[in-house]
Amino acid sequence: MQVELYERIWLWAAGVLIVAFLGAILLTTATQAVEPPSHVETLDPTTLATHPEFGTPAVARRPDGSVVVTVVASMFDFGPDIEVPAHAPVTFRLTSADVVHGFQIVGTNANAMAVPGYVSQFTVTFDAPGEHTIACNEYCGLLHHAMVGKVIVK
Ligand SMILES: [Cu+2]
Repeated sequence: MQVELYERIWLWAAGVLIVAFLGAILLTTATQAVEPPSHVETLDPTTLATHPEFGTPAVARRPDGSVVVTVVASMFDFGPDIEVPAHAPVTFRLTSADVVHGFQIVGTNANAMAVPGYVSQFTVTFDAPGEHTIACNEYCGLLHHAMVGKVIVK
């Protein structure tokens, strides 16, 4: 039985594509670490109150001058005002006690989601003293529009 020329061409073309796709998968698997693209850290949102770090959210200064801020977002609050120094790296560690919230420090490029069960982390350095509003930019319920906090840079 003779296979038509065009059919042979398309069979080979499809075969080449399949080999190319599988090759791309194997190449990236062999050469790149298989891990999520950003910081992934989980915790149990039902036991947040007794969590060693998130049970008492606070601003902590490390010996090297950097600052770590833990934040638990919940409907419809970010907790007390956050006081941080200017010109020092400030690492924010966020989680949520209930639903997904946004955490946008207005006037900066700091913007992350607070997701129950996960820790979102980013580091930002404030160049000048001042006050920044924290806005929730993920709709989280009836009082979402009133969910604001404050970062005071000294
Ligand atoms: Cu919200």
